[in-house]
Amino acid sequence: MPPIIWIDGTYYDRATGKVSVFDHGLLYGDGVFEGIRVYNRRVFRLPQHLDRLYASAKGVWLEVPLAKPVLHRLVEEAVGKSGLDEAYIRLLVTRGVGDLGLDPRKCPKPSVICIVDTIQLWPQDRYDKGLVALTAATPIHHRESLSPRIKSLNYLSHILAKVEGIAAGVDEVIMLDAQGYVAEASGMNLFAVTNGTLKTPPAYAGILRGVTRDAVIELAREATYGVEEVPLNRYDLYTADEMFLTGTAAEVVAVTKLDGRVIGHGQPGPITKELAKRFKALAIRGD
Ligand code: PXG
Repeated sequence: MPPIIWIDGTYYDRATGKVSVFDHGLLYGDGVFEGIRVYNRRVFRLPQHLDRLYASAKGVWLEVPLAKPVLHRLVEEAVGKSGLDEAYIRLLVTRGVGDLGLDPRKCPKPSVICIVDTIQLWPQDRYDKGLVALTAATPIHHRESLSPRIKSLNYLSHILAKVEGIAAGVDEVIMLDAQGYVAEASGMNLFAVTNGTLKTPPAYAGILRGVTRDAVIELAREATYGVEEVPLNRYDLYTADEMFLTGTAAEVVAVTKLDGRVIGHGQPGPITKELAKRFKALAIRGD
């Protein structure tokens, strides 16, 4: 029965899948990860997720102890063993077991963990009505500190932002960067739609370059909408006709209220709905 857990060569279940308290992934958040979806027993955009995982690892001087094609096969094998048609995969590479000191040289062997389970982020009515969001006071990491392009095991600023949203009773939070530009949501990228053109912050500005974001950009261009990767202010969101978020877990979901202001007409807009539909079709097609 799910979840299926693979740790460094051995399969476990929920009760037996455990890591050492000396793993620097736990002690320091020293590691990287991916969240990946399975639709209809097919892993969605696995090569793109693996490319990002290996790039994240390189970004923190961590060598993944398996070659990319080997990890690719392993993920597919784990999904097969889970027996799940629809699943959520969490793939981690941690610095591994060391002693109680920061020095990663004390960790001779990185650990690879693959969990295959399920996830549901929002109930259906959030997709129908759109999310209520607020701008969090907690900014994302400065891009020259821990680059937001690295999907590292350090999610505390995003969690703190999420907690601000929970405390205020909203669904989701929008995070700014250290300069005050709009960056992303707690685990999703964001888009504003104005006069039929999509606008989203560029990856180089310091955001996670989402696999879903890239897929939605492709779909939008196919549908002949303009797409601009440009720095955005909150003003651009407040005055947008539509606003939506994208992520592996959430897929495409509208934001209809931000900081108490109604976005557009206060309902998921036509372009958001069109792209959500096209994304679903793409996910089922699996390319
Ligand atoms: N920004 C951040 C900070 C993320 O963590 C995305 C954007 C979207 O990227 P993808 O590749 O998924 O389109 C993420 C996604 C969750 C959850 O529970 C989300 C993510 C990681 C862990 C959990 O929503 N990452």
